[in-house]
Amino acid sequence: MFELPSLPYDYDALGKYISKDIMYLHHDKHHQAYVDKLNTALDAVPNLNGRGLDDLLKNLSELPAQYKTAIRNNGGGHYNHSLFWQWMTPGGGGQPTGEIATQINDKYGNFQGFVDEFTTKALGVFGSGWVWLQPDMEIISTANQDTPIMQGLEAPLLGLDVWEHAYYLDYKNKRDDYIKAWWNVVNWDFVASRLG
Ligand code: MN3
Repeated sequence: MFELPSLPYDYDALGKYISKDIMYLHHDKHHQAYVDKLNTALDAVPNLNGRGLDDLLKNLSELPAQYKTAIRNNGGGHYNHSLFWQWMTPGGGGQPTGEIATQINDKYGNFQGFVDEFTTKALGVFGSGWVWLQPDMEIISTANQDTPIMQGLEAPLLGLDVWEHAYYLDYKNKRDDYIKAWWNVVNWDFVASRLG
């Protein structure tokens, strides 16, 4: 059985950038629903008992057709959101330092070049999805709750949820304002820790 991880900070910790109401709804309702529906789907397939989340998501094609979509959507939702809470932190933002900064600057010229490219990609996601910084410094997007490891890619260093449920209460339809605010809470220490 998969479980909802606790938020690593209080619901109101991200202050003016992402409200307590959004954090509560997003974590306690949306993420909880992914966990519950994932568990329901897995309950129906006894031979998947004990399989780890990464293992399931990397091998979707082997899953029974009847449950594949539920495991893809809800397993992806659980995977993505479990990381997303950690990619934010009160007092975050600013610029990364060390190896991650070097690699970003090598690829995008400077930090602003990276922010611009990532933001453009995030604004370009049609409907619901995510934007990712991959360990090879490529920026990619996925639809719905798809996640890079489903596509045979490495686990992302950083990801941004651009589903409307992530910002609508605070920013209505203004995804660009949400993205601009989000840069102020990015947890670069956690991003750097994933570079390995
Ligand atoms: Mn979400």
